[in-house]
Amino acid sequence: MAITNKIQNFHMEVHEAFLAKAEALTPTLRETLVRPVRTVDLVLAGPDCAAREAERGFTASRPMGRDGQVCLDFGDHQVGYVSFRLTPVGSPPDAPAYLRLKFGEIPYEIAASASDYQGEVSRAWIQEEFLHIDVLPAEVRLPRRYAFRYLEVTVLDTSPKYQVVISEVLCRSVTSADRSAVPPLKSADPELVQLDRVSLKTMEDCMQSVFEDGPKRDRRLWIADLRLQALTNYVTFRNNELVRRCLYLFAALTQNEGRVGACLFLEPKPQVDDTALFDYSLFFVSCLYDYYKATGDLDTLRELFPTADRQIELSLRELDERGIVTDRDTWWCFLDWSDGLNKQAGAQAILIYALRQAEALARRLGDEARAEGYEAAVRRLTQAALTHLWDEEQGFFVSGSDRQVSWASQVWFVLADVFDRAENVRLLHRLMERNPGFPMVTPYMYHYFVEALMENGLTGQAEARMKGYWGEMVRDGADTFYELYDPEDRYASPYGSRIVNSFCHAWSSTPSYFIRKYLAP
Ligand code: RAM
Repeated sequence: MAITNKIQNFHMEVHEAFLAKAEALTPTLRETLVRPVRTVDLVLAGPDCAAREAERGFTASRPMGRDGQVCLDFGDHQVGYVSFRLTPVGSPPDAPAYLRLKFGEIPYEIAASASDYQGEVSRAWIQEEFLHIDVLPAEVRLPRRYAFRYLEVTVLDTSPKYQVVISEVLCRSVTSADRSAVPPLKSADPELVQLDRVSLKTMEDCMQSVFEDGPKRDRRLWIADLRLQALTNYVTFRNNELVRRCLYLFAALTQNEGRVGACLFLEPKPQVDDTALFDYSLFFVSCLYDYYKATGDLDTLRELFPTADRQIELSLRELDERGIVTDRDTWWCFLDWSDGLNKQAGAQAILIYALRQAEALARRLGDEARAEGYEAAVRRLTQAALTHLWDEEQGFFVSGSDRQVSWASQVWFVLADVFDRAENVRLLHRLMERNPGFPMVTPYMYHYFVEALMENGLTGQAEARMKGYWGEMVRDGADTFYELYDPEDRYASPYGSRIVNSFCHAWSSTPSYFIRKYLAP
């Protein structure tokens, strides 16, 4: 599956003053030079592939001719620009050197064959290059930025008369994150220490000129991803100016009628995509709410509040005569990547959730009339949900004409606080006991589940779930947390093949947020 829906007659609306503010907040990237630490052999480990040390350290390869190969391990996940030296050995080179380079965030990407890829998202995301080097010796500088830990170099050919040696392999790693800004962790629990470490690394590698979703794919600013990155950022890197830049970018570059788009591209210049998602537009409200809570920056709130208000207004247009968000085809609202998930109930809950935040912001700005309007909408939407979506017999919220019961719908209604805490707790227990189907498949949706547990006082359960899910990824060898993870199916991918999954995806870095906000504040 790929998100292919476009809004009709799309055009971009530009707010120049906001754009100028966002551009003025463009961060300077910090650079670190990183060299490979060892060479590895890829081996099958259970259903997957692992990298086993071949030789410690790496200075230069042995001379390699046709089919010669070396796999380098940089020791940890990198986001950056790679260069190396290629030196001929033997007779004067009588043909170009022809190389294949594969970059992998995890060993699986190196072992998998790109030519087998049949998925829907572009194969151009597969980090594989074929290079002809005509003049040797050569200093090769690759123009693209890669996200990787492993680099496999295969010599497809030289000639029978000469071979090549690869040396001086270097990655110029880049990030806008400042490690020294991260407060020390107030916990010595080894599992929490490990989860925090991997979360921070994930954040760091996604913090570039904006909060990218994933530095391998899609390398852009998605608003729901931003929301979780920003929450984690407030308790870790504390780069609030980067959040402010992203907020101004979304407010500066909107779709028709001032709708906040699902994502923005940054190059060659900032531009909103033509994808709209119901929940994603509403997360502008949540991002602004969280930002104000974290910073108390009233000027930004005042300036950006109309954009938040507009998202509520556009969403309220989607209600049917009962006061329920109209259900549509699959990609009108995201929620999660689980197959066949119906979005109606989740969308209704997220609208209530955002309305409550908008109400708090309006009150902060002294706009009582607007706040009361939001409050009335909360009452109406809650009543409608309890009448039409709550199934008393099952004890669950149902979604869509097939009355689907999913994890996502229950979790979002708990977060929307349509019940009191005691009832929320009962619903969460019922959900965990009965496991009704349509489970969560992304750390993104899993985040909201853990948040629902934390917010309703089920801290022990929340911690156990967090350690179970993210901890399992670490046990599977994750250096950074993945875009999606299903412990039952390690090959899961919504894109037709795991080779294009992103293995450093910022929406999965929230263990640091949970640990630092709830467990070891
Ligand atoms: C994928 C990416 C991105 C997410 C969207 C909805 O393309 O993982 O991070 O926000 O889906």
